[in-house]
Amino acid sequence: MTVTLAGPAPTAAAALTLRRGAARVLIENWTGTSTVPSRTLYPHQWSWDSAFIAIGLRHLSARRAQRELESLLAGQWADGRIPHIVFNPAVPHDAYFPSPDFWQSSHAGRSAGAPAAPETSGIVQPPVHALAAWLVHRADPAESRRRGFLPRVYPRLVAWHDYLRTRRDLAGAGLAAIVHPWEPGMDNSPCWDEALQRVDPAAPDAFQRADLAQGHPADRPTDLDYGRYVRLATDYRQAHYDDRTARHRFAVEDPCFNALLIASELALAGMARDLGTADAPHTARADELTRQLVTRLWDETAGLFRVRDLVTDTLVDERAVTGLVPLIVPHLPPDLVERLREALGGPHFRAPSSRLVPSYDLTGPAFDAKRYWRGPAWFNTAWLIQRGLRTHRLWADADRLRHGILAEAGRSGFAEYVDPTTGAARGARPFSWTAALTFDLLCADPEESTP
Ligand code: 9WN
Repeated sequence: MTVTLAGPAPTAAAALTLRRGAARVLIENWTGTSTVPSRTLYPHQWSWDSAFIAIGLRHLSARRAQRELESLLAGQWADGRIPHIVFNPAVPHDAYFPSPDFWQSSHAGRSAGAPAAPETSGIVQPPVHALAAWLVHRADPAESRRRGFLPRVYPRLVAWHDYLRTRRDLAGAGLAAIVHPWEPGMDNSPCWDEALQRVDPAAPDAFQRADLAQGHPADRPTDLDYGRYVRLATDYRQAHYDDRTARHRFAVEDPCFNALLIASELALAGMARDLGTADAPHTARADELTRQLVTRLWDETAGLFRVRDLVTDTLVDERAVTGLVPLIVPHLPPDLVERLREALGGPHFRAPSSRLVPSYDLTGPAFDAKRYWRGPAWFNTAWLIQRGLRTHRLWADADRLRHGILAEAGRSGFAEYVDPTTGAARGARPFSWTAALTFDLLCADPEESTP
């Protein structure tokens, strides 16, 4: 499935081959109700994956894209949370760890409102869903209206944002906090290292990883990381996933997570207008979130957004791609947009052999070109950043990144991520969101990204 794109922009023939390849991945990874991120490493439904996948699927079948999001929403809890995994009961328990018998959602999560079925995890992932639902609607408004898509999903997405604004505003300052390194979707980013030092890892014999049967150990988080992930999830489960009583040893405010909340709040405003209800509460929330994002997470000296550790109430001294994703926020002050643009082209993020954006500072002490979110370049973050560049009308930068994404997707066979120093494909292949976002870039109207 390797497609070579020689020039900066794909030729019509190369684009067609790439488009066909991407469509094939989406078709092969479709289970009948949703899409697995990868047939091997990730055999269930993941929350932010499904949102990115729906963004691509909408060009193939708007109806299937709606189903992708609605099957995820079938796992939503009564407190509003959208769990990070919705488990497929047909998949054997040992195919992925942690499996449903670890999370025990229908039992341990009952008081927090977990459904009796399907089984889910108890944590969340970044809120890109409302943005995805709005883009899915706009791809085929007639089909969306015929199926009553927006009236069905809008109240659920509002409940999801309400959960994040109330139960997850742990600092009381307006931003949503995350309580597990799997929640920002960037599992082993060096941004979490310091906070994780406070967590005693679970004993290695208390759990059995399934990822190493598929993934290369050099590409994956370490056993020590996993011990800490297990400890944090076990503590949360023992608190019945109740955010009012759980005491979190790991609690941080993440720029990418909150930037996506802002973009999605603006998508809710669009849906509200379409449905003839008030959009002002959503735009007011997006404005307030933007103010808090800048006040609490912008680092003027570094020229990018940082993660805030809520236990020490300090900014984490690491540069990572999460700090660049807020480019998707439309009402960011122009001088911040310019600093982020400079950071993208500067020594910390301009990768020598990949045209994507590395997940972590190329010059940083923890940089590791192969290990997951400690350096490798991912396609979803590049897609978000190119969308952000377009939002701020930085067309040339956006086009460059778009062409880079297409070239790397083709060259890598729709890899999960690439080594930014050699360009080598790493992780699962083919990976669904890489295919979906490639498909989107080949089909979407670029003007769609402007607010
Ligand atoms: C844990 C599915 C998910 C992505 C995350 C990515 C990875 C899981 C794992 O895979 O995380 O949720 O097992 O490593 O980090 O972003 O959603 O593709």
